[in-house]
Amino acid sequence: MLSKEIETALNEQLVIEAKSSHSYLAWASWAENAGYPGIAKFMYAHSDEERQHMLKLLHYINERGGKAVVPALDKPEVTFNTITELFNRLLEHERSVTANINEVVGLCLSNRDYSTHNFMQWYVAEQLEEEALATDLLDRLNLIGNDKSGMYMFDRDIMTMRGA
Ligand code: OFO
Repeated sequence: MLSKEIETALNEQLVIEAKSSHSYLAWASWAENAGYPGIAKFMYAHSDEERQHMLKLLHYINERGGKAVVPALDKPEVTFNTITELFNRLLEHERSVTANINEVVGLCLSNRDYSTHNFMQWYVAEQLEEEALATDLLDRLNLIGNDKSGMYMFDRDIMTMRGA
C-alpha cells in the first residue's frame, strides 16, 4: 500500500509525463508544418513514449492501492524561431523532468518505500538516456549552424532514430 505522500508524488509525476507527451506532440506538429518530416517523426514517436511513461505510473499507482488521477492539460508552448531553439527547449525540459524524478526518488528513500524506489529506477535510467541524446543532437545542430544541406541531413538522419 502506498503512503499518501508517495501517492501524491507519483500522481504529480504522472502529470509531468502527460505534459511531456503533450509537448512533444505539439513540437511534432510544429516541425511538420515547418517542413521537417524527420524531426516531426522523431517527436511523434517521443510523444508516444512519454504517454507510455505516464501509463506505467498510472498502473503502478493503482496496483499499489492508490488512485491514479488523469489530469487536464494546458496548451503547450510552441514559439520557436529555429530548430536549435526547439532542441534547446527539449533539453531544458528533460533536465527539469530529471530534477522532478530525483525528488520522487529522494522521497521514496525518506519514506522507506523501497518498492517504489526500485520502480523509479527505470525512470532514472530513461532520463539519463534522454538527456544524453538531446545533448548529442544539440551538439550536431551547433556544428551545422545555418548550413542548409547540413540541416537537410540532420532531418533525414533523425528520421531513423528512436524517439529517445
Ligand atoms: Fe518521460 O521521459 Fe522524458 O520527459
